[in-house]
Amino acid sequence: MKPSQALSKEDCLEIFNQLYLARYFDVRLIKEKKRGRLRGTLYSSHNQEAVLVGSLFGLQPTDWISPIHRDMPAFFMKDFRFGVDNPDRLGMSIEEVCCQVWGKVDSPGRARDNWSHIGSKSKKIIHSTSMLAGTIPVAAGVVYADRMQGGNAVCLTYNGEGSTAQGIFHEALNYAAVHKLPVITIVENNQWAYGTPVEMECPTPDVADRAKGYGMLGLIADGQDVFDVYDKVMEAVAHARAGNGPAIVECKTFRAYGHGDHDDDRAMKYRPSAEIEAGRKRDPIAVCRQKLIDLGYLTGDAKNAYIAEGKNAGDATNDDFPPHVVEYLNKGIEFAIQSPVPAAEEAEQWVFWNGGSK
Ligand SMILES: Cc1ncc(C[n+]2csc(CCOP(=O)(O)OP(=O)(O)O)c2C)c(N)n1
Ligand SMILES: [Mg+2]
Repeated sequence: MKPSQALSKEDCLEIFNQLYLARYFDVRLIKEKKRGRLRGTLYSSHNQEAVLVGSLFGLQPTDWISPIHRDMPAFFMKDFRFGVDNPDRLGMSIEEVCCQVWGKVDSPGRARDNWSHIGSKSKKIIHSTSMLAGTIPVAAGVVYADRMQGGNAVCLTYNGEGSTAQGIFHEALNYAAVHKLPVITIVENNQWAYGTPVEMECPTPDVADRAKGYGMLGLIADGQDVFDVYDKVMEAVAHARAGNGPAIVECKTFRAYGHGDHDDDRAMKYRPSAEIEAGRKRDPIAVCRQKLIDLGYLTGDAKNAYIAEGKNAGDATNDDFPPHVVEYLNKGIEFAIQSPVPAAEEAEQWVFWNGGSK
């Protein structure tokens, strides 16, 4: 039996809900920027939400994650399954994440940097860095330490397919394989690394093929189908937790827009429009909706309620999302807008030793 077949109706509906939350986060930030209420670059996860939701859903609170620029919703969606308002949940709050995006003092890094450049040891989120694939060796070290202390945590690292062309990607995988470390390398293969197509990054048709060379498990998931992602990641998690070592889970998907919003216009030129259309044809919300209808979990009017799929941020409205999703983001955004910027005197904090114990 596939792991997803053991999910309850409530779990399946919660997964659907989480897809909306991830999509709305994206849509809403784009709107906020267009309205002039937000500055900085946005790296959209539109059309890739099933990779985040499906991979996070089966984790335990003791597990670690390591998201990067394309995975912003992961920071607040970690442990969502255990209740958004559960104080013991080990994900960041939407207020913290919005403060990070708005560069305000209540962000985890007190506004020292923006976007995904945050982490939290207590919440088991490895700090994102700009160096592609650079978090994989860190993840290997974290779970190595956990094992030495008797733990059984796994770590999911998120990487674009562009990361796989980095030397450190291969060194880190080799190290994790030799030591049988429970590191699951998710490759969000969205076909493009900035303006470089995947065939210029990887000479094999599937990135997952790389796993063979390291003697590790390599799986391919349909990145548009949240349940397939869940199944493949849970297979890798079970394999790793049992002491069999690391895995690559390649999720085939497609980047909806530009690399960042500064690249949106260019990405309409360097990517043929037929390719964009084909890549966005299977919206993860639509794929999940159909599955829930087939299972009999969405019936009557609910089948066609809140049609967010297939719409760009400019076309989607609040009415396309469940009201509690809009409310959740409203709360985070209003908090961030009212949160102050840090005092200038704080600039030295965490940079120089200010006395006290070392
Ligand atoms: C080692 C390194 N080289 C170059 C860059 C600049 N850079 C940032 S993101 C990016 C493209 C990433 O593409 P991919 O890994 O496919 O992820 P995606 O953005 O598609 O999710 C590049 C080249 C970097 N951050 N790190
Ligand atoms: Mg990519």
